[in-house]
Amino acid sequence: MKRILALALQTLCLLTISPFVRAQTVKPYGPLPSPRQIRWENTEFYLFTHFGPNTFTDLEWGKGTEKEEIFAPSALDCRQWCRIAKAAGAKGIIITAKHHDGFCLWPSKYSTHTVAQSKWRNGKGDVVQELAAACREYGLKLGIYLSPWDRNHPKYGTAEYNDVFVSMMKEVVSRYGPLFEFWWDGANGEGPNGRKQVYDFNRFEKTIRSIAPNTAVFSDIGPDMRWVGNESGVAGSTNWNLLDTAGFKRGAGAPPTDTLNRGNINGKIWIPAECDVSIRPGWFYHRQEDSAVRTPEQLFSLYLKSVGRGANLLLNVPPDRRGLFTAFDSAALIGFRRLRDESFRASLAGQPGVKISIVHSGVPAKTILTDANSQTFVSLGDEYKDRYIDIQFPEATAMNCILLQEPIQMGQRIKSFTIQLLHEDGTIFEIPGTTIGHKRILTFPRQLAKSVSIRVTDAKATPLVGEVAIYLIREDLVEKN
Ligand code: FUL
Repeated sequence: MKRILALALQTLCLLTISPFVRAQTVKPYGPLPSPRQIRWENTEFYLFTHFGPNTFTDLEWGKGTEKEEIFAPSALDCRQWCRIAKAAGAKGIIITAKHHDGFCLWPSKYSTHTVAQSKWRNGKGDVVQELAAACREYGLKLGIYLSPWDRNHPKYGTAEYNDVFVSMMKEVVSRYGPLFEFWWDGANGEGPNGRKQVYDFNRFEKTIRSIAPNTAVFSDIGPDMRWVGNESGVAGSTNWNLLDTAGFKRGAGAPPTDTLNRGNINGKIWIPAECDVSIRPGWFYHRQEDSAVRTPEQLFSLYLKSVGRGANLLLNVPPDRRGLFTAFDSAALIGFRRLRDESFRASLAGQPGVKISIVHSGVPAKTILTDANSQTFVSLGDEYKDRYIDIQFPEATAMNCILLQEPIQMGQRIKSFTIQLLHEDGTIFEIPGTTIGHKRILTFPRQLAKSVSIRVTDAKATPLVGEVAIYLIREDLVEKN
């Protein structure tokens, strides 16, 4: 009911601001995102942090037999993580509260393999608590990764372990919530007794929905977000927010990775992609990887291939044995932020003197398309093949990057589009594209253009465009799309 009211209100707003929309009755089309998913898509970029016994043993997958006292950060400071995350422009942090080795970074009542059994802070420490407090202080959102696979828990491999997992979820939600995201890893290996667990995901899903209805839940196939099919941070250049999950499971039974990468054009459920990738080769800290931290330019390239392809970027930054982000990671993150700031400071399309209209409809569209709000939109109408967004510059202008957004609350509609840049001598430079979704960023070799036209060449329903921005970014940051 609330959702219907919100939509009605939104439509009313659009009617008042867009004369072109008034002429049309635009209804939402196909599977739609929930408000929880819209909030999540707007979060765009946030950090992942892998921390635990592996940090001290140099492993990526702990065995679950590590002694608790191995967890001994010498100078843990979650405020330092948050300060750097904030400076990097990340909107939140997701922490591995429990990885496959089963060690809990909070003093769980449901395990004897936790910070409480370690000597760190005399067994009185709680990493998740410290991070939750630091996130609040710095205005960051908190998310929790909880591995269902547990190589330590004595109940793993029995039905009772599902009770343990449910209890742990309740424990972390009630102690550290609200959480913006909950992360279920699909990995499912053997536990200490050599048995694999049959995860009761139906129950996990019901539990999380009832205790944290505003928390977006990630797994290979949702319910809210899907895995992008690789750990290199790259979404498909065609990327549908839709997925068919019937008959598929998490982990080994998940859809093929290329399906996860691109989504299903006619998928029945709205499940957008999240790109999880590490700033280093490994997920956990390894000293020998200090020299292999991705550069700001490489991170910018990942940003274009994740956020710029309508997915979210979950960038892992692992604290070291002190319990701090290293200077290498921090410098890369700040450099990455600087590149985004410099690149996307001011859209050339919003400059005074630039005219934006929908050709053959006579509608001025500049305010709506440059208001930094993708929820307000213009419609190209059902005759969209004869119409286009026309951007006229007062003089030839250098550009090499165009950003487009669809108002996703109305469904994902556009199947393909073409952007044409008109040079002063009348020649045209053409940029073809497929999906847009929440955000699409296209880069191309620098052009000096008098005008830009954006044509939708194919759509599932009346195409709607929420935002257009044009930039001149550093030439070496330009990617092939
Ligand atoms: C995988 C895990 O096995 C890795 O250790 C890491 O946590 C990654 C994000 O997910 O499934």
